[in-house]
Amino acid sequence: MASGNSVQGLAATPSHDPFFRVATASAFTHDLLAGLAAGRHAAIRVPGFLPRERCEEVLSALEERAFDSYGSTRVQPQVMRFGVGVSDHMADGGVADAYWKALEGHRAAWKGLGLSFDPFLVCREGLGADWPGGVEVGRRGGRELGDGVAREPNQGFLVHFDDALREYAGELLDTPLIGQFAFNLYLAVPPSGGETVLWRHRWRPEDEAHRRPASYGYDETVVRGTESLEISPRVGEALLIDPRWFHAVRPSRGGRRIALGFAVGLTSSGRLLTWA
Ligand SMILES: O=C(O)CCC(=O)C(=O)O
Ligand SMILES: [Fe+2]
Repeated sequence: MASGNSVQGLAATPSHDPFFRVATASAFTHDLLAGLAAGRHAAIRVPGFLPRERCEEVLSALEERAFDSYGSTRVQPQVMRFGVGVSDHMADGGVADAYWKALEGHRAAWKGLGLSFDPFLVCREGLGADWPGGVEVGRRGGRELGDGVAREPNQGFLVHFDDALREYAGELLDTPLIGQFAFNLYLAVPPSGGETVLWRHRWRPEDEAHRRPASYGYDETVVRGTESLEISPRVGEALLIDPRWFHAVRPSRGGRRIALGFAVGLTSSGRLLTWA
């Protein structure tokens, strides 16, 4: 062991992992993204990522529209969304044909909002501003996947993790991934509740004993006693997490919680690709 290795010293205070922390910054820098992939941070917050006027423009367009519900067997309590996500179209470890058909409606619906800018493009540009090669929407079988959804988990998200490696047989995208992130941009947050919680816990086989039947989520007993951190998102803020850490969203009180979201993959050639 090299001298100066601090892990032994930490054994005396095992309650905190110094790498399980949130980095707050004015932009997604190359170093921060690399640090998130490497496990030097659990999450990156960028307050004021999207200017307030732009948040308001998207929000007021969305507020006029009816949201759909995620599949009610898998997602309970109910989560609302505007746009199409691949998680509702999984079939035999792959992607059902219905996804590609639904994406046509998704594109028409977002276009129909009549926004002065493409919010998912702006999010990709901000995320990739300092990343060599920028950020692009991922492809499967040569076809572009969905670019993002607006999600409204007013009753919260159960404790869960996201990992395309485990959710799909083989690769989801045409390029293999060596890291994954989850991106959220908050358009509306409730006056209280709506916190995002991360636990320093990654899936292990015995966790399945805590899984809710047919659900994406787990009982909170699965993370009992585990170090956690809590984030109260602000309007206009972007949050990038490593979604293999178990995470949850607390129920909202007194207002809607609406965020634009997509998954981000780091490919073996160092590209950042998104999907929803
Ligand atoms: O809305 C959030 O803060 C996190 C939602 C979530 O589970 C995810 O982005 O993977
Ligand atoms: Fe998640």
